[in-house]
Amino acid sequence: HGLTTALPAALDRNEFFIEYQPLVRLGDGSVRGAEALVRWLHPQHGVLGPDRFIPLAEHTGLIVPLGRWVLEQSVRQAREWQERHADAGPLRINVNLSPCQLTHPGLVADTVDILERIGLDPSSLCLEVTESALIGADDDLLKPLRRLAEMGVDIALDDFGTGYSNLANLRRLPVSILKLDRSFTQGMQQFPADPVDLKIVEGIVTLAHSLDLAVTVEGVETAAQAEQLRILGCDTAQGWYYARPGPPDRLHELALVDA
Ligand code: G
Ligand code: G
Ligand code: MN
Ligand code: NA
Repeated sequence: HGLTTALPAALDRNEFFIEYQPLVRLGDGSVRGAEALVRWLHPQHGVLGPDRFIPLAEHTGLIVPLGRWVLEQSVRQAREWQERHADAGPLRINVNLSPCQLTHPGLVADTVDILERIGLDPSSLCLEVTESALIGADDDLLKPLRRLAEMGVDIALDDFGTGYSNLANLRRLPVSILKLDRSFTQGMQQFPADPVDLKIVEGIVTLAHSLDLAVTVEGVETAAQAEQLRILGCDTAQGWYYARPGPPDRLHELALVDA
């Protein structure tokens, strides 16, 4: 609980920072953007990952101001990337939303305010929401996401396939991207991959595309995984094979190499 009580001061003291992990188009290997992943540089414990403090921030409500800070920093960063790489096509930013942020009444207004103030097109922002956060979601919970989607913000269903995936439920949700959980990618470490794993991913991709959803795969660690996922029709990939989460300038380097 020492971490819990230190959280509010940590935000004031600017102890949080963001690493960015590139998202790559499987078709041609070009950089499409990056996911923002928050870290805490704790004065005693060093760098703490989000699994150490996001649950505490959710429990205390600090996740709302922290999430707003992450969104603002990330949108600023995307804007900077776009200015420096006008030729590479607009680099996009993915930001994770916790369930508490979804139920907070300021979500839409805060997001609009940040995008307008910084001057980033809504279509350059993707908000990631976990499947479990939306399970059994009623219309009140979906309304703010729907508003954001209507403005052009992409909504991605994160960790897809780990929850009680009610596939029929997908039609109701204002999502445009499925992020296939890392566990599916792990099944493709051999070449050729396990035939059952191939069939499952193939089925998900077919269903997603027939519903006009794009598919992003997480946890790609080898060229063999990337190739098989590309053949299966996945659109975008993320993982250590391309890059680990890192400082924002690393994306400049990657995008420049591809341009
Ligand atoms: O790479 P990493 O260990 O940082 O990510 C661990 C988890 O933390 C991921 O599932 C990711 O969704 C979550 N996470 C990372 N940054 C944020 C954030 O800014 N807000 C929320 N709510 N979750 C985040
Ligand atoms: O939002 P999400 O839970 O998907 O956050 C991504 C998490 O997965 C982060 O903890 C990130 O560090 C981790 N990660 C990203 N790429 C890879 C990868 O290629 N392999 C593994 N094992 N983990 C990864
Ligand atoms: Mn995510
Ligand atoms: Na995930």
